[in-house]
Amino acid sequence: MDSALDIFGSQSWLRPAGIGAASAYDLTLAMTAGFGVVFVLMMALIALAWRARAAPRTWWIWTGGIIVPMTAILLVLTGSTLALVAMTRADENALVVDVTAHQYWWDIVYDPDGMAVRDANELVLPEGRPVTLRLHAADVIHSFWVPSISGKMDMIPGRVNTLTVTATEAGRFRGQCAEFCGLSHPRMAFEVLVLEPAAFDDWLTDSAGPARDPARTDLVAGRDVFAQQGCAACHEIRGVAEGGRLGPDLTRVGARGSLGAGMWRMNQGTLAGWIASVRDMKPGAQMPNFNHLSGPDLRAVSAYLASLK
Ligand code: HEC
Ligand SMILES: [Cu+2]
Repeated sequence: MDSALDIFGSQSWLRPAGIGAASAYDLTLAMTAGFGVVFVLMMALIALAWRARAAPRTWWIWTGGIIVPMTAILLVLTGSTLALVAMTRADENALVVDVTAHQYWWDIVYDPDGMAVRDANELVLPEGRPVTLRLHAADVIHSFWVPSISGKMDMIPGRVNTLTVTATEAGRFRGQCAEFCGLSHPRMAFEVLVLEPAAFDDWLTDSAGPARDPARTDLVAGRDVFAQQGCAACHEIRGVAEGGRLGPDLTRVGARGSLGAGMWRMNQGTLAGWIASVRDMKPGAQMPNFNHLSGPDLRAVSAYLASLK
């Protein structure tokens, strides 16, 4: 499951890898089994009534028609639904992560009230530890959904919705914007990387620092292209160009499993294609095509971005 394109299995509620997803899965199985039993029972009763041709008895109608279904629906279903909803409430010990949806990408800030580590388009979670996601939207309504890990939650401009998730299995999963938000809504996905707690802590500390320095002359040239072309107006690379917030943070862009919010594999080739013709790869994206770049400049800037890990 190391590929951005392997969506089968990594984005399925049939393969739960989080507490929320597991309980929704169990509830679905229980409901299917429960209503299966009710169905068989009903058919048996109908067959019985058909053969006996007996007149219906009032107490049968009361129990079978009102008391039993009401108890089942009101008590069992409402009770289990409320229990599931309660699980999505904030947990005081949870790590807080701010996720802001933009057309068509995700801005992510870990521990916003403390270390405030900014990243984008890939959500890293610690295995077995609750994480409270504070969900924001910058423009229109989006919806946050990682089927393998939890239920979905709307992201609404001017409002903060919280969703507490606990991933229970290390690995790579996939999330998808689940509310139509414009032309490239189906291309607004992201990868979720679940790390063991110690590995997560190391990752977070590493990620807090500035971008890696270019180790070769072509990478230095790439950094210059980034500065000359005005990429920094929209993109931040910590330690190199700060403050650009209209597009995803690129400090560790080369470390992401995917490019363009879960859409393509991250490598120098796809990066070059993206920079030259983002509007063709993602119609409606709020980034201009840089198709006037010379071949060497395009190679340099894409190699530089790929080296940012
Ligand atoms: C007007 C603002 C703007 C400018 C200028 C701009 N970008 Fe972007 N860029 C964006 C936006 C917005 C996105 C997110 C698009 C999406 O996925 O919908 C993006 C996405 C990207 C991504 C993908 C990031 C990821 O996580 O997959 C890369 C790489 C990138 N830009 C590189 C560049 C480079 C290099 C330049 C300069 C040559 C540049 N951008 C100039 C706005 C901009
Ligand atoms: Cu969306």
